[in-house]
Amino acid sequence: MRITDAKVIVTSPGRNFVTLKITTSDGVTGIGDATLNGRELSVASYLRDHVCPLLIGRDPARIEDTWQYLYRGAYWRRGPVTMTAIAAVDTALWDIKGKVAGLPVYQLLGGRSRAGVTVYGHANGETIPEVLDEVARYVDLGYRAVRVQCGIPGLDATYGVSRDKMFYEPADANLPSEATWSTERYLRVVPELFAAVRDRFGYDLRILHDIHHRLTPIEAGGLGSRLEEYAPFWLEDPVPAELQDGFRLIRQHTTAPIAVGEVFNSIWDCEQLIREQLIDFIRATVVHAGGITHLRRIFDLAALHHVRTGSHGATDLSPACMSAALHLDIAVPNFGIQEYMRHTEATDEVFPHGYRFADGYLHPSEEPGLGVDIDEKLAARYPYEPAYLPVNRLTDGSMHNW
Ligand code: CS2
Ligand code: MG
Repeated sequence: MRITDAKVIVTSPGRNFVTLKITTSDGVTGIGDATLNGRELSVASYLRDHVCPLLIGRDPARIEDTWQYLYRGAYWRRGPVTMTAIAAVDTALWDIKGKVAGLPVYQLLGGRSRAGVTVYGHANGETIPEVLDEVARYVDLGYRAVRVQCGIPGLDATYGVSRDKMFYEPADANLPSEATWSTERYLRVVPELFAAVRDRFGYDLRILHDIHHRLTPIEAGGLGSRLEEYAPFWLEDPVPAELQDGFRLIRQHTTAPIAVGEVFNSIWDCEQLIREQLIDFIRATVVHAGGITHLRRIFDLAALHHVRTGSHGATDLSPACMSAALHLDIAVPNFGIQEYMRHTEATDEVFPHGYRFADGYLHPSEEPGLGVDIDEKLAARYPYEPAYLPVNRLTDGSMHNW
């Protein structure tokens, strides 16, 4: 069997998605997510112009060899565009392997290690009472874990808070919108938010929070120590993670569990964080971290160092990524939790999939392969629309991390 076609599909059913579809000489097809939010067309071009031509005629069964060929063979290693493109190929090849074997991919990864994949939802609101109502909505839906994000008085907009609630979408403009940030104001609100959530929902619910790269290590350590009494399940991306030594400083000041890695694209981005046990959860995911093959490698390194998984699962990761993530989540020994931001109906229609939510768990599809497809006709009805993530400035106008 040989690869006879590799096609890049760009579609925007409410938001942009890039998908790679590989077809074999036996007519088996596989798909992989290649979406890099705000930089979608760069991956589409990398695939179309530089990767698809190399795939034609290759044996689709040779997943590891193809991964190494694309990684080592590019000469220029790593980076989000390259690794997202490699991920798309890798994911599509796993999909094909599963279909050829007649097995869901998780069976090829060693089989089930648990009954279901515990997921968390993203409860948000302008005010604390609004967030509490959203948490209640998730609890009613059966969620066992909820991430809480609240507006900051005096700031127009902040990460994680939106009008659309259930379908939080940060890429909101055709040129980046500008938000204002104040660490002082933020640090006043978060402990109040945690206190209010614990007061209303008690301690059985797992509570998470995303700091979205906004603090310095010492600020993060201080916040973590103030939140310890509310037993956070994790604090996410407390600081930008280029400086991995900075996490030692956070560790010296708090036992609040730390989750990092949604912007990581290779094992080398988290090797020190994992080896020195500076984090508790690794948030890398299939689409941005080199596919199932490479993410499995990251998860195995993490398992050796008491680090659990907590993969990114925002709306900008397509159902093709979510499907693949769930096959890994159900199989690996050190699974922690999976983010699950629901997609809109339009997105779900373009990507018919077999995973389902029940009782706070997501369950991977039992169909052979990954159990996800793309409806190409429908996809063609939604042309690409430029959309960017916001940028952030301090109150004096200096650029800050968004
Ligand atoms: C986020 C994302 O879900 C998360 O944890 O941090 O919303 C992130 O901002 C987007 O995926 C960026 O594309
Ligand atoms: Mg995040």
